[in-house]
Order: sequence, then structure tokens, then C-alpha cells
Amino acid sequence: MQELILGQAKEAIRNADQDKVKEIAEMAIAGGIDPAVLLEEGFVAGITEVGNLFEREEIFLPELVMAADAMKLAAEICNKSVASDQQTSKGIVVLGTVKGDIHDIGKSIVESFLSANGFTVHDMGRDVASQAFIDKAVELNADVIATSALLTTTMGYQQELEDLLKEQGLKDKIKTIIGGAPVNQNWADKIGADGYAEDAASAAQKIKELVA
Ligand code: B1M
Repeated sequence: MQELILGQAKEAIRNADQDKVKEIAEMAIAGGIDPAVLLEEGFVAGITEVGNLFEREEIFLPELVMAADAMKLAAEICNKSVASDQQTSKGIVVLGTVKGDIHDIGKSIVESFLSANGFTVHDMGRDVASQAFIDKAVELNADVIATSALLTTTMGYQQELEDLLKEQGLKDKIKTIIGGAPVNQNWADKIGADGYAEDAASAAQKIKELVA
């Protein structure tokens, strides 16, 4: 049954069908499917497939945009249902998508997992300048700056952030974690980021380790 619903979730994103997304998400969550599983194995699998079709020029930007809107709705519904553990703040995280990059669906999922895991998250949105992350982190006395980059042309801003933190003598005071589709542990090691996470659940785990 779960497999069937996950398949339907995937298809609803491929078809950019927002009504279906809402219907499936609400029905699945009410029926006891873990919203994190529904998101990753259903809806995210769908948008990943859409991205592949776009890359192969089998669909074009308008279809990508429509599928992205359906994906945003799916993420909003699932995020609201991610189980929460919020007695006391486990740390302050400044989060956002780097400069020049407007992809924010994954970042918003990370936000919801971090909040659900007890972190106080300041979400700066998307297309955020490196210095703006630092200014906000200093203002809030944040423990971690967490950045998402989805484009090979914008992941360089994660390096810029590291360079600025070093120049400003803040590298030891504020930890950094990076994520996003083109990013990996090698990139994190190369630029000197304190952590890398492949998905939202491991971002929460990694940040727990960083602030421990
Ligand atoms: Co764009 N796009 N897009 N896009 N888009 C990609 C990234 C692309 C790979 C598609 C492709 O060609 N296959 C390609 C990039 C190629 C490259 O860089 N080499 C691409 C392109 C080219 C573009 C444009 C340039 C297209 C154009 O205009 N010609 C343009 C760029 C705009 C810009 O940013 N300046 C563009 C625009 C868009 C839309 C606006 C239409 C839309 C974004 C809507 C939005 O976000 N509000 C969009 C989408 C939807 C995609 C794909 C299809 C899906 C991205 C997504 O939301 N995935 C994407 C293809 C792909 O990634 N397979 C693609 C679902 C999301 C849950 O996953 O964001 O990876 P993701 O997040 C995951 C993990 O990565 C991780 O956890 C999340 C949850 O598990 N994670 C972190 C993310 N951030 C993290 C941070 C962490 C830790 C983990 O710690 C801090």
C-alpha cells in the first residue's frame, strides 16, 4: 500500500498536479505514513525525475516551474507534520540558499527538520550574500551557518563564506555546514566547511554533533 502511495506522490509531481499532491499528502499522513518518507521517497523522487527530464531537454522551463510549485506545496504539507522535539533550543542556526541561487525547496525541508529537532532556526531565504549570513550569525550569536547551493555556478559562494569567516577571525566561533545537490563531502573538505549533509535528516544529526 505504502509503495503505491509513494508512486502516486511521484507521479503527482511529474504531472505538476497540485490538487493531487494535496489529496495524496493529506491522505497518506492521515493514514500513518511517515511524512519524511513520503517526502523523500515520493515527492522528492518525483522532482528529481523532473530535473532529469529537464536536463535531457525532454521537458522545458515552464514544466519545471510548474512541477516545482507542486513540490513546494508537497514540502509545506509534509513539513507541518514532521514530529517535533522542542523543549529547549539545542542551538541557533542561520540558514539560507547562497547568492545567485533561488532553489529553496530543499533548504525549507532542512529548516523544518532542524526546527523539529529543537534548533532555533533563522531562515534567511534564498539568494543570500555571504556577508549577510555572517552579519546575521554575529547579531544572533549563532552556533552554525548552514548553506544550501543547487547550482554548480553558485556553490563557489560556500567557499566565499569560509574565506570571509577566516578573514574576519570568526572561523573558530561559528561552525558551517553545507548541502545541496551538487555538493559533497569532498567539496566540504576542500573549502574547509565543518560539515556536509546529504539530506535534511542528516543535516539535523550533523549539526547536533557540531554544537555538542
Ligand atoms: Co533548477 N536546476 N534551475 N529550478 N532545478 C537544477 C538544480 C538542475 C540540476 C536541473 C537539471 O538540469 N537537471 C540544474 C542545475 C545544473 C547545474 O548546476 N549544473 C538547474 C538549472 C540549470 C536551473 C536554471 C538555471 C534553469 C534556467 O533558468 N534555465 C534556473 C536557475 C535559477 C537560479 O537559481 N538562479 C533553475 C530554476 C529552477 C526553478 C525555479 C524552476 C525550480 C526551483 C524552485 C524553488 O526551489 N523554489 C527548479 C528546480 C525545482 C530544480 C530541480 C528539478 C529540483 C530541485 C529540488 O527542489 N529538489 C533540480 C534538479 C535536481 O536537483 N535533481 C534543478 C528537491 C529538493 C528536496 O532537493 O534541493 O537537492 P534538494 O535538497 C535536498 C538535499 O540536497 C539536501 O537536503 C534536501 C532534502 O533532502 N540539502 C541540504 C539541500 N540543502 C541542504 C543544506 C544542508 C544540508 C542538506 O545543510 C545546510
